[in-house]
Amino acid sequence: MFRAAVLSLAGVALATPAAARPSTPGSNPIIRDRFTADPAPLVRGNRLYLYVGHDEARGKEMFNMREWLAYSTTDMRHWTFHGPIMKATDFKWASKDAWASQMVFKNGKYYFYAAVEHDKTHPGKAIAIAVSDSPTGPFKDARGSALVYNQMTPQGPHTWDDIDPTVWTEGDGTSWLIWGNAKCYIAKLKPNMVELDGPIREMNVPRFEEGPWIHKRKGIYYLTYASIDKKQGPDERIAYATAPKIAGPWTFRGDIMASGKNSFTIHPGIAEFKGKWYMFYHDASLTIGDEKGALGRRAVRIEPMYYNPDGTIRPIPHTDAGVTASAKR
Ligand code: FUB
Repeated sequence: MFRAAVLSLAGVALATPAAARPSTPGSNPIIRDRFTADPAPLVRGNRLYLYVGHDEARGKEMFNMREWLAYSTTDMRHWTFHGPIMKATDFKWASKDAWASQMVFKNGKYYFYAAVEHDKTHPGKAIAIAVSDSPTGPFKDARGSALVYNQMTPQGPHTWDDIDPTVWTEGDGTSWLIWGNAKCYIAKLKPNMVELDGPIREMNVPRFEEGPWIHKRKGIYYLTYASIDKKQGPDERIAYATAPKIAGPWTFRGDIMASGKNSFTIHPGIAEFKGKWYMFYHDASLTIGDEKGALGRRAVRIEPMYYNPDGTIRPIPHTDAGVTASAKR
């Protein structure tokens, strides 16, 4: 059922195992010496920074994510490793789980929003925020407490609905925090970026599972996310919706990417860099030594992203070549 679902998405093909082919710089997966997940790109001038969670699950362990790593590139093919930028436990109130994150630049500072597990004072997942003068740190906890914790969203169906933050800043400087699992939430941020400024509302988009990512192109707002449609298969795919304003109304546009090989999760991160658009995501096709890809051993990948004249996003295949493909789809 899963394979049929994957093949049914127009133009989508599964990649062959990473270990079975030589590595051209920039081909998929882009990082092969560590397992990485939840890619979050940030463009600053001539350089694209990439923040990922470090997957360290052993055997059948589900997730073991203790830290976030930073990479950067100027050509999308050669990546510089900047090391771990933070551990989940650098937030003194957090107990574990360096889950999905996004780095944003505002007010001359780098703000790192990330999902972590809160300690027993507020059981469940929470959103942390750290700040630095540099995209590679050092970072420090910007509040000394969670920006969002589980009890702030009582409408959530479980204790892990407050994950996967993405931040969008409007042309007038107003910033919005969007996040969620099973429910997609939105709240305004104060100009200081570290406090909410108003109520938490829900964004009702079909099949929403997790991993929201906001971008804007030619006046259209895009909310891209990991979606679940049990009729299509058991694993997450990437779907999106569009809107004329960040406040909506959002129009569902369907799936643009099939499930990743071996991976229940898939996590979109989108950036325009040097005039081209890219979709960052992960699957679990990488093998390192005797450790095969798995739910908690994922690998970050990138595909070029193309739009139709009406602004809709063309289906994005999983490819081995990734950004090194010579032909435009
Ligand atoms: O990597 C841990 C969690 O799995 C992330 O927060 C979700 O987006 C999913 O990828």
